[in-house]
Amino acid sequence: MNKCIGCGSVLQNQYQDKIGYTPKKDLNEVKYCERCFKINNYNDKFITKLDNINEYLIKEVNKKAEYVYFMIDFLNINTETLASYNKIKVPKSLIISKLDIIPKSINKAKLTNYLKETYQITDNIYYQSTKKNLNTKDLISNLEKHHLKECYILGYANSGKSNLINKINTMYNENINKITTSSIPNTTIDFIKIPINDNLTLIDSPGFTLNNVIYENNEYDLIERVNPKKYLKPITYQTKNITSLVIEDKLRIDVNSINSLTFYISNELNIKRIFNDNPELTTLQSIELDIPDNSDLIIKSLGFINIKKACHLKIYTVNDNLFEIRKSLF
Ligand SMILES: Nc1nc2c(ncn2[C@@H]2O[C@H](COP(=O)(O)OP(=O)(O)OP(=O)(O)O)[C@@H](O)[C@H]2O)c(=O)[nH]1
Ligand SMILES: [Mg+2]
Repeated sequence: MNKCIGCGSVLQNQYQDKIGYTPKKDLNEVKYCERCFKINNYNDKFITKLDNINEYLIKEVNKKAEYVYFMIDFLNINTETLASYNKIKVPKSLIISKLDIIPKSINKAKLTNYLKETYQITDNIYYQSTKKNLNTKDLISNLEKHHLKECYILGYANSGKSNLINKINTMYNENINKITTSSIPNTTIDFIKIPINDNLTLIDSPGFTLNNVIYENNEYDLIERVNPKKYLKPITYQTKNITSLVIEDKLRIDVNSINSLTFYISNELNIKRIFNDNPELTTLQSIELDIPDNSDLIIKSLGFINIKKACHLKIYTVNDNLFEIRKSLF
């Protein structure tokens, strides 16, 4: 069975619209499937839906893995992503990836304590950035110290698993075949074994998918902008009576009190302030939430909003399953 070295899919030349397709006749001569070739050479965008992927990953890894690094980026810390982490029953550590985007004001030691308490995590938590090459080598030293031969790199789609493995591979080896990476979720299709040296193999994996996201599958532009490319600048809005905050054309939050809301979402997203007599987005479904003092309103797939004072919110939204409230991270 020949596999694409870019995404792990089984190569085939029969069905153009199925994963692993290549137009080449001899599969033994093919390294990358057509989809990977197009992502790598033309920056084409593809949405690939992987059915029941979360269950598949948990089952396979609990059966086979010696050790797991599980990656979640700062903006996707919530009960759904951490519940997936907690379903992994083999020895593991949590990696908060994309350290380069985490606002400088956030104290990592405090964040670690918060995560351990709030989400019942007993394992080590590391902070890592491939982009800035921060703490990458430490991850390998940790595996070597414990004489581990194989480590699965798991985590949410787009958390940076494949970029991390490519980075480590280039640190140890010359002329490597790169795994395909992209800003669109679910680039990696199946497990990919990457030998790093004689003693250690890393295994890339498809990303876990969130049950609810704010974007539609084909909204490539929005999907790209949801991911911060650089250090996140929190933006604070002071509200007076009857103020609404609108994110893109997806979400409207009505705040009817004096308050302070700080947005921890990609700075490439458009947030605007309007007033309540403006009917914008009020045709969307709406939900009402009671927010306790100093809480974070999590918007899954986007990030979160820190809200200083207890208040009642009315939210107009494209999806009413995006929200979670937690005690503030700060
Ligand atoms: N800011 C920042 N972005 C990163 C970092 N690592 C990866 N990214 C970006 O995150 C996106 C996803 O990267 P991938 O490595 O393809 O992520 P993945 O976890 O393998 O994604 P799937 O295969 O879809 O599950 C790309 O746009 C990367 O440029 C990082 O350290 N910092
Ligand atoms: Mg990947």
